[in-house]
Amino acid sequence: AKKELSFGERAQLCSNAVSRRLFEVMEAKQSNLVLSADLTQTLQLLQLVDKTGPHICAVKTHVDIIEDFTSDFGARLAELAEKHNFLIFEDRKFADIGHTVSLQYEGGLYKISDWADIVNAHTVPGSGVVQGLKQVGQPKGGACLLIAEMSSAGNLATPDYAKATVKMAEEHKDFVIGFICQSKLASDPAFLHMTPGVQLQEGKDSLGQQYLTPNEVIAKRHSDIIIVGRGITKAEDPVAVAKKYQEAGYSAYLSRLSQ
Ligand code: 5BU
Repeated sequence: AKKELSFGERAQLCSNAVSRRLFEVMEAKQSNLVLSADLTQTLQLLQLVDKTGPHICAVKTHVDIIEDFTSDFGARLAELAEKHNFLIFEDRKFADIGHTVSLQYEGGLYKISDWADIVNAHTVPGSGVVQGLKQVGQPKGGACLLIAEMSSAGNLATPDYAKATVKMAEEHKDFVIGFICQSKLASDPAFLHMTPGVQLQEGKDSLGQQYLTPNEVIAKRHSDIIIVGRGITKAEDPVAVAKKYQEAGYSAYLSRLSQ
């Protein structure tokens, strides 16, 4: 079997500055945890991010769920990202023709391209979605993940769809840095694999979400990053629990390195 490379070694293989930085942060902070900060009030969100900041390699947002959004949101989040050395990932799931997604990414109320290091896209529109995002994001130093698989029950992303998504990523390596997926899909060590639907116990919610454990996702399915929302946000002590997820994710990664 091929030797498993460390996050630090993989950073060196990245031609994209965003993925290089993320791998470096993961190695330096010993964290492959992304906090999905799905809170609807700015202050609560920023406070949670400030407190859990030392334990995460990136924060994932859904900016359109924030009820009291103001135009300084991105700058305030970026301040915390600088303070704690993590990246910002807006989970916008672009899914339209290139021209429309370029407007959605750059403009509107949220001006996502001004503050998000990473965004993501569904591949159902075809490669125009990537080209449209790239036009806006690349000059500003942004990068994109493609959604190859979903965590939700009954989703329509077939193995062939995931395969075609990997191909699209390989054709746009200057802007696409990896995948949202449920297990490792691509062999190029520069690609990041990020997995949502993670909690310390397997299970589901009442609306089709399905949870796997950090060990299952990282050690068995060889993804790189766990994305955790309610496992942390709904915990009584979110900081202590974030630390738990950090340790669970990173020790699963270390066990893979020594396999
Ligand atoms: P949870 O609270 O840990 O279930 O939140 C999971 C987050 O990941 C949430 O923000 C979703 O929008 C996001 N997500 C997901 O759960 N499953 C997917 O397949 C994709 C995104 Br793509």
